[in-house]
Amino acid sequence: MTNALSFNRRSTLSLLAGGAVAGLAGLPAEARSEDWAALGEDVKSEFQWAWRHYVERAWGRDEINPVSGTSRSFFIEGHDLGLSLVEALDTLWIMELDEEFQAGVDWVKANLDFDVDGYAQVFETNIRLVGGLLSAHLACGDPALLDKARDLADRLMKAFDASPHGLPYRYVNLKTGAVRDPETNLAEIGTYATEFGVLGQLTGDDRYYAAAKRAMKHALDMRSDLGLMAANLHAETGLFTSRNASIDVYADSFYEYLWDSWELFGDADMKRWAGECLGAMVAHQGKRYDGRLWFPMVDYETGAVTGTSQTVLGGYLAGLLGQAGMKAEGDDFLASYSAMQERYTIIPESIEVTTATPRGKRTGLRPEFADACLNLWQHDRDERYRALTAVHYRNMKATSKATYGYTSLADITTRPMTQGDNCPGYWWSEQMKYYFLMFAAPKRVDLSRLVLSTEANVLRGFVRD
Ligand code: IFL
Repeated sequence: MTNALSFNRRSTLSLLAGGAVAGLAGLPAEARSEDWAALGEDVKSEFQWAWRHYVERAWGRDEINPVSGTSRSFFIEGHDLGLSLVEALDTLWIMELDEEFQAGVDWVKANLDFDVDGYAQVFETNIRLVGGLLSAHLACGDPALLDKARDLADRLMKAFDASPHGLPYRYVNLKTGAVRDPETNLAEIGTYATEFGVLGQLTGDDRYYAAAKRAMKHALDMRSDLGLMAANLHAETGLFTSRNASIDVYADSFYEYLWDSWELFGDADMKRWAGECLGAMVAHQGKRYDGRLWFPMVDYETGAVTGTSQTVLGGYLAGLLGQAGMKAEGDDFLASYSAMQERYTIIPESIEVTTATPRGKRTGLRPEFADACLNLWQHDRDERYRALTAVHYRNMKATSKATYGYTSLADITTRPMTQGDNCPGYWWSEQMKYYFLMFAAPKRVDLSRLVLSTEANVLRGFVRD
């Protein structure tokens, strides 16, 4: 039965308690006696095992297909850029897998060349490769890694420069600087500030952060009276191309980077914008269906619901709300995903929120639930977040472990679940790092200072030996 309930920010807290407590209450008995250090060691040994298969079967390739033992390109077909390797570097370093880390750094220095005559997706290239190189540089201090990050960012900057509004095109030719695909979205124009800001700090060049912030401000200046933005816009006209406000894919990391820019750089504009945007989301997008809090798409000017799906990726918002001082709302939203985890073992890629049922069968080995748990756990170290994350980890092991690594799933409705044949690059950077940070208390990270990018690259918080 559908029971949508719109609420404003002030009425939220009184509505929240039920959902939040119901979802997180009752620490499972296993969690009370959990040997967290042993679980952390288990995560490390799974990571090392998967890494060995990547080295043997897909070294330097973008992604391993862990069922068949083959590999695939991610950015440019036929021209791999060592995606999984770069994504893995800071995780290897945190896990003190130093030989593996150094072998990866040596490969980057000897082989990674961005002078490629091919189109790369600007957003993905930034969060995965620029971010991966920067965090590896921050880990070990090797200046060659910073040089590579800067070279790549300079190529991506062409996508910003080509737009009259400073809104990056979706694709840029890494060699020629030619651009294509002006029809873009908030995530793809607004997920640069943390990587570009850190790059600016390390190189003394503030052009990068200025470009990132200008693109975000362009969209923020077009907010409606409700304080919402539509998720889609055009790099040439500078105008929105849809009416749908979304917290989800196509928008998600835009909001993360507002908050992260405040945390990393103390940028007060970004903090104000984060508070305003999150407040508008809670007031105008938060709806209840059968008592559960979801954030479906709404018309950005009227607030009318325009779509009732939510993806597993939307889970990041639970953590972000907690980071930005709306912990009760964050807990409440996390409880909706926890209920899905409990019911379906693996949270469906897309959820019909009116019935809390899956809208498809495949899933992409997604990290966002663990991401949210980490962000909320960092706030108050409540053991319930670790318990939920331990379930997430064990369910992944039970369903997604294949012969040569961990894989996406083709069908979560069969028993056993049907495996796909791909390990996305983010697996090496995201969930395995989240699990390890929460379970193992690694000595190379100061959790109180930790800031992760949307791809979980460490941008602050390393403790160098
Ligand atoms: O690349 C990942 C990153 O977290 C992101 N979007 C989706 C991916 C993981 O699901 O910003």
